[in-house]
Amino acid sequence: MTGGTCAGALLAGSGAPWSELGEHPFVTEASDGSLPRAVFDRWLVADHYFVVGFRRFLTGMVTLAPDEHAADVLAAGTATLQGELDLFRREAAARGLDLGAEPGPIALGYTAFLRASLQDGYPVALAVLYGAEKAYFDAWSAVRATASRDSDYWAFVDNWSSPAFAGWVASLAGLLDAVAPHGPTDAMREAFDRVVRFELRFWSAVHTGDPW
Ligand code: MP5
Repeated sequence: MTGGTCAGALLAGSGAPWSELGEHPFVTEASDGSLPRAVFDRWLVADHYFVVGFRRFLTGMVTLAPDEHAADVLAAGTATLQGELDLFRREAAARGLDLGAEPGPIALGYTAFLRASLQDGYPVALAVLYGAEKAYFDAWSAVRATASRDSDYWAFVDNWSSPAFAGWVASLAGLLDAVAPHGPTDAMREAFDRVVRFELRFWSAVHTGDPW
């Protein structure tokens, strides 16, 4: 395998589940404006919990970075999360949502998996990071294609489908290609596949509710 293909190999290897991300009812309903407000609110609370854990995961990745270029890229990513968390908190306050509500098992499990993947070393954790970010970029880009700019959700749509976010996702693909120029290891593929399945279950959990 030649250089520049590690990220592509992870995506290609995940097969059908990846294409399901953009076709999930949460994504299609957010796109056509039919997503019930209660479902969006449930997503907002669950995803805030995810992003809080994600920031700790990403901060851990900075400590694993094999060189200063990788550390620069990852540290820049942690900095942009403050604006994202501020957006979640502002919107939650405006909607009267309790961000301290107990997370459901999928939000809890996915976030714990992110942080546990740091123990598996930089290449595996990077495959996890890329999967989570690429999943959101693709899903929210699909929403952006048809969603109204006047939608209550537009700030969130824009957050994960902007040129800046596209650049971040591309720079993570670059880090993958640098660390695994001959393609992903089995452990990287396994971790990436798990991310895809968690992403699908996360959408379903917020779409239908995930009490326990
Ligand atoms: C992301 C997210 C993207 N916010 N939520 C899920 C379930 N998956 C991926 O992460 P970030 O930190 O918002 O860019």
